[in-house]
Amino acid sequence: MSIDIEKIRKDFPILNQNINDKPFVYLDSAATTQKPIQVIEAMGIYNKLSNANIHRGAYTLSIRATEMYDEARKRVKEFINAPYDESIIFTKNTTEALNLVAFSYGLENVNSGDEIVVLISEHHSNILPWQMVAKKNNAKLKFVYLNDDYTVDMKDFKEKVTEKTKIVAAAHISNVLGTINPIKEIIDYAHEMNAIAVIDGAQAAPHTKVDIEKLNADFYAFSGHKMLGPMGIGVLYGRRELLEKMGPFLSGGDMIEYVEEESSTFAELPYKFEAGTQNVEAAVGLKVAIDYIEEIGIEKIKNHEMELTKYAMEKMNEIPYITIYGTKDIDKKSSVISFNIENIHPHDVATILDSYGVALRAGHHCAQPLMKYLGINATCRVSFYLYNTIEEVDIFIESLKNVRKWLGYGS
Ligand code: 7TS
Repeated sequence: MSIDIEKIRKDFPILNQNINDKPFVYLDSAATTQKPIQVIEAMGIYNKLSNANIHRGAYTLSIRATEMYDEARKRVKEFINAPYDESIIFTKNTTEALNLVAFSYGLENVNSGDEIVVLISEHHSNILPWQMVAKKNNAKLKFVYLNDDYTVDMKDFKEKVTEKTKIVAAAHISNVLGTINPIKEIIDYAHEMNAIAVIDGAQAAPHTKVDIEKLNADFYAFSGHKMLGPMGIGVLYGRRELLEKMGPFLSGGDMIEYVEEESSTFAELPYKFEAGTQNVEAAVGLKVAIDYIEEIGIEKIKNHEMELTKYAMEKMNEIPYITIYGTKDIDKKSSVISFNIENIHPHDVATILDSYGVALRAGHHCAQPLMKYLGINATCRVSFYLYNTIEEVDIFIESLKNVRKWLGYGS
């Protein structure tokens, strides 16, 4: 059974408008996804009827808001099949989640002469925090490179991870290449070498079933806004034994047990890591986003996206002046396609496509080390989600064929 695309389209009013007098074609879901009306309305109703600060008041509304926040945490736990509610920390986004691990775990556990291993294809938010730890603690940051087909070179990986490695940081799915990395193998090997595995799931959690119990990751991070939820809420799953030993990342209100003039003790998990007033309305929105995804079924969503990706790749491969950066093996790929048009700057492509109502990304996608490794400055990138259609792929391809004509090339 495929998804009911007509019904889905009705849930996303933002997609049913014209942009530049053309039907809007949104192909930038890897940057952020659009929200269904159910998510927008749930946040509206929360604000209309239930808004209060959590964990503070003894009054009904505060208790209700607290319950809604806790319910969202439970929903996230179920969604990724994590073992405990307390292992789910709400953060602002993936970036904050990864920084939390770097500051609270990395700075305390990585020592002089130790090593941290990351993939060259990582987003900056899974590189810069480790650069910081390596610099502060005099550790070495090592990069794992790619095979010719843009997949992770696992031979290089196994050479780079040694008994000196304390942390392996890797994305489950690359936001530029769209490669689904062999994440279970990466995690298992990290453990074999007594390192911990920090997984950036920003591009995976929205598109594929994440099963924490099976993956056995030590930390797993993702963002609500890339999975139909609002901006301003992210998730860090952490292995309980590690989280319990770690000190807080941010300190202040709500994360304490007792505070005296000179010292303090901290709250239990997960509150130790949730300092200050939390984004409750975003948590409520994230819960409804998960409900929405699960009601359709993540496998069905994935199949739909892959149908679009396969079709788009076939059409793009027919155009001789297009280079695609990513594996051709559709089984190793998610719904992200990075590409360049010969002799044309990606920003020009994006600007021209915008005039056709097509929104795509151009730039380095916060992955400058990868760009340098590939010997390019930037790419164009399209990314699909459950609300995209085959007709939209056709509009994209037709617009793409016009780019060179616009700029004075014969074809
Ligand atoms: N990790 C990956 C793999 C990502 O794709 C992104 C965002 C992040 C981390 C950071 O997420 P944030 O929610 O903290 O910002 N990626 C993109 C992108 O590809 N285009 O815009 C944002």
